[in-house]
Amino acid sequence: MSKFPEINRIPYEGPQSKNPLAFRYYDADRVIMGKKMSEHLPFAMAWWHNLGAAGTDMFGRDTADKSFGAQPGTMEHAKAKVDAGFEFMEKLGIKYFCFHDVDLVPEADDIKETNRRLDEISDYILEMMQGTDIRCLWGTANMFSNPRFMNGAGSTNSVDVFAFAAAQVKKALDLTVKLGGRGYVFWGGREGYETLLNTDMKFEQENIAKLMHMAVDYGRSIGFTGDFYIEPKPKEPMKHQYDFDAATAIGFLKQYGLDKDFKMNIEANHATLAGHTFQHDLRVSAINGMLGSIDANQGDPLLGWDTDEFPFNVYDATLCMYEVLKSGGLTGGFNFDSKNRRPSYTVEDMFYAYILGMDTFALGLIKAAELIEDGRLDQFVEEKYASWKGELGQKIRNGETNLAELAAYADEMGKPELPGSGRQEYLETVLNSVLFK
Ligand code: XLS
Ligand code: CA
Ligand code: CA
Repeated sequence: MSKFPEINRIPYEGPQSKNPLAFRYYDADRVIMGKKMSEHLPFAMAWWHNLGAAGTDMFGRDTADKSFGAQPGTMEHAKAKVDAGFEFMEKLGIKYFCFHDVDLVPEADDIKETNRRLDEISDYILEMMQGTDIRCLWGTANMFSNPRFMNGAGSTNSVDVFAFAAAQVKKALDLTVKLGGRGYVFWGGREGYETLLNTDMKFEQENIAKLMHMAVDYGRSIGFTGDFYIEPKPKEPMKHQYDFDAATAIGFLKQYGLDKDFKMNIEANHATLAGHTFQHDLRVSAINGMLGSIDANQGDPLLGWDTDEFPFNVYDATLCMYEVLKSGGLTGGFNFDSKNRRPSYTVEDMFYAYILGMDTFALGLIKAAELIEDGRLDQFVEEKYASWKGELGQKIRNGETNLAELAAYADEMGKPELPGSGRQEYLETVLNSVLFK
């Protein structure tokens, strides 16, 4: 039985459309720079927000009804969520989903029973996948909600909690492989600290690396060929999280020999919490060959926490897609780790939110391709560094000179000319002229 009987498949109607249940920019088969939009933009539904989050915040309870006709906390409800999720994805033309273990089933007191429930629900999901091209984008284990993880999972002080976390990772990897997942995420929600007065930082970081190495070994042994991802976030829930931002996480991966198996899953709202732009963390990942996947959302600078809003900022989406196109595309996808605002509590709002997010990234893709085709930004950057093309620049780049030689060169020169103008305001005009032409 349909969970959304009043909603039809969402059509593409073009920018002039005023139909709230239609796409204005996301046209799955439209070809941009030689690839279909649907291939550039492997969108994913986040199981936890879309099928789970119902508006509860620090000050008030649920506003939305996500029971989907079943009693929450039961396996019947877990199955109703599967039904709702697949209908939702099919109506929007979304091909992927992302999940935590405990988004799929209610957690039992005993891990053996939780795992039995996970087997049952994943069989049911597999059945639903038949005859569709819907697959898992990435799976993960929730190692932050249960009180056992108050001091972390890989970084916990309790060896038993560490073993329990390992068991959850093992099961979540089994599920990811079973559901055809492209990736596996570690988000270090409680891998950090509240105070250094009670924390052995080195010991904790070494143990996180141990857990990740075990995950790689196990994943590869069961045929997982996808990427592992770290999803950086500087804080929240902990005061300080070890995977602070892309640069920190990449340094960690290199230090512990995990950089061949791991890439980054960059969430927009986490990058801005770290004091960066979204584009910054994408660029840092890309130049290190580690731009794997994206959690597509946005924060609110006036609130300053992890608000997980559906993305509507076309500047950010354009600059994101600019980085993605320049880096040759993602091995992962675009997961809407986003939730409706609490007063947007109806079924229509669930669809409007995904239409907004998908259209924003589609428009970002169109505009990023136009920026690249326009060529003025690339040309400016090329010219900005032109002095390095000469003999001296080449000698420095090739490691064929030294300080003494450069000092002699400087003596002869007297003083350098000022470097060329950065032309930021002009380049921002170029960006606007492409966005609003
Ligand atoms: C929380 C994170 C989380 C990860 C997956 O802030 O965004 O949802 O994406 O555990
Ligand atoms: Ca988040
Ligand atoms: Ca996320």
